[in-house]
Amino acid sequence: MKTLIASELVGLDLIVNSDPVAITFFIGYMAMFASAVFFFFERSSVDGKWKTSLLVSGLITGIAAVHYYYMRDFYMITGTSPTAFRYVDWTLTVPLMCVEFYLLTKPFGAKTPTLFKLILASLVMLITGYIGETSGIDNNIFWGVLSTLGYLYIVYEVFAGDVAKLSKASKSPELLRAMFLLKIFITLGWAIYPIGYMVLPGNLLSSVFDVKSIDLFYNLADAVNKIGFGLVIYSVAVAETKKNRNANITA
Ligand SMILES: *C/C=C(C)/C=C/C=C(C)/C=C/C1=C(C)CCCC1(C)C
Repeated sequence: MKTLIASELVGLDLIVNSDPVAITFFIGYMAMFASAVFFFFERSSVDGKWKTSLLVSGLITGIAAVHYYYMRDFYMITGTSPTAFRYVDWTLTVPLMCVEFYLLTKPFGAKTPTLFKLILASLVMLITGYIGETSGIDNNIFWGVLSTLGYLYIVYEVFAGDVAKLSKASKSPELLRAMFLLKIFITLGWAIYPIGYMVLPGNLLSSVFDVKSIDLFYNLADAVNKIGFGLVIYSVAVAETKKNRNANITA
């Protein structure tokens, strides 16, 4: 028993001090936690209808913080990817990001079928992605391609489908700017995930990167997308609130 504990401690020390993957789990945890606190507290500074959007941003980063807490420990103890925790996290947070799109376009007539289509596509993307990550070397390209179809459908909805059509109806430059930024997140930010997936053994980038770097890609992408997405929503909420209050003063 004693030698086991001692060797675990040596392992811990090595990982903390020299393993960039471990360090990004620590930073990811703290960044998600701090962002969640920020979004929850800032709810009080925006108008009514934006409070729900900030609540959802707080939930997305808060749920991620809890998962990072466990993923960090899992990685520290086993030195391997916490794949199951990762996908539980995404299965909760990606649908909540779909809810953010829905809330943004709701004032312009978004209905629940739009939300359901987005959530369904994200579930297809994540379930097939999980199967691909856990079903071994022979099948991960096949499942990765299926998962990408789910992803492309979400991109389609945001660029040319319901979400795009509805947000065009808005006259607010602030909202249009937010939609423009969210499109960048969906295309460039979300594209980091399939790149990470491709470092899996048997996949396209497996000879370029060590398999451990899958968590570097995922941790980076999560920080960019969850916190960045939340900040875009926060800035449109603040801008719209200010505009409303000024209009009320001059009226
Ligand atoms: C907060 C978490 C987010 C925004 C997670 C997004 C995840 C993806 C966009 C994952 C996409 C994948 C593919 C497009 C193909 C390969 C498998 C996945 C699941 C990594």
